[in-house]
Amino acid sequence: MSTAIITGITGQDGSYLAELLLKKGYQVVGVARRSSTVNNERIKHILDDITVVQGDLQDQGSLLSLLEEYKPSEVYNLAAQSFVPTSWNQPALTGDVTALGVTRLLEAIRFVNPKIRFYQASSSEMFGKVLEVPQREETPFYPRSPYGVAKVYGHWITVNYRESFDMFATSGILFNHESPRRGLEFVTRKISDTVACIKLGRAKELRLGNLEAQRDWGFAGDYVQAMWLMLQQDHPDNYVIGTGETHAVREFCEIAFSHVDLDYKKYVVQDEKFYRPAEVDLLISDPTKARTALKWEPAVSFKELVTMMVDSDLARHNKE
Ligand code: NAP
Ligand code: F7E
Repeated sequence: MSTAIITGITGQDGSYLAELLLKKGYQVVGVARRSSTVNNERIKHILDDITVVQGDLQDQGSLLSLLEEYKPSEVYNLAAQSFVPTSWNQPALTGDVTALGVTRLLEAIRFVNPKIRFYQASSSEMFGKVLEVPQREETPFYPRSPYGVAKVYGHWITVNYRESFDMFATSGILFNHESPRRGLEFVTRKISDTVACIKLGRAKELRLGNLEAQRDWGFAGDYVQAMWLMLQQDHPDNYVIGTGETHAVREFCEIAFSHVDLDYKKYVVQDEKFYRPAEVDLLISDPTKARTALKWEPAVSFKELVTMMVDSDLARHNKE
């Protein structure tokens, strides 16, 4: 039985990837940082099937000892300070976790067993103020937030360890992917959750920032399949993963509200508080390489994603 270690197991992607690897017969070890309250909401249904160990990307020793103890054949580095607005308030922490944390993990792998296959969760935020439309593996980076800058570092240190030490270090450049398990502060989940609250009479309005920002949004469950496929290839590489479609925040609102027979124009209020110091306006992927080399295709459409999220939040609020 192969063992896979997932950092960021308590996050959105960690939970979907753990489910996928369990189905494929892996022993799954999830790394979670210590907190004063239990944070297992997204993985509580699989807790009996996985091993959760304490570890932190800010602590080199914890990474070394968990690799020594569990002897994985694959490591998926999904842990990060991943919320873009927070990266302006906590830029040094974002750099330490999201950038230097990658080096700490790669160093641990190099010392313990350089044959371990490594996946780095890189991001379309690296393209930022885009220099080419659509964006592909060769598109130059122009990050627009401390988060994006940290991810560029994480990407290049992954490439550098591949080239310097001949390690199987792969970088997946993933465009936005969402789900009912998305954190509540991200725009898609903020919309789906507030739409459910408005429909049930528990909220009156939805305050948002830039409605014209465009993203290439897919379903997280589809994207973790691409992560696994990347580590099954003969050679490490970089891959862009996205749908190849882009939609505005306004369009997400339109579909989400109309799904519950409401008109978004009556409820959405634009609020400067949610504008960013520097915006990423138009992200759209060219996933040709993933389609041809990995044979990967997203299964869930944009409309299915929006309605899945609204339905899930409605069901959750109804239950409460
Ligand atoms: P997420 O839900 O925010 O999860 C992030 C995970 O990282 C959480 O488990 C968090 O733990 C953990 N973490 C934070 N700081 C840590 C530290 N110092 N040490 C160990 N763990 C730490 O993010 P996600 O959406 O699943 O995304 C997974 C990865 O893909 C992230 O690296 C993200 O930057 C990247 N990415 C995401 C997208 C997307 O659209 N979702 C697109 C491209 C790239 P707590 O639960 O304790 O906070
Ligand atoms: O913003 C606009 C906002 O916070 C999307 C992370 O997973 O994907 C995610 O980063 C857009 C932005 O995600 C609100 O200005 C409008 O243009 O949902 P978001 P993100 O910044 O794209 C990338 C690929 C990652 O790697 C990141 O880890 O929506 N927007 N009004 C708003 N955004 C938020 N959060 N809240 C609003 O009220």
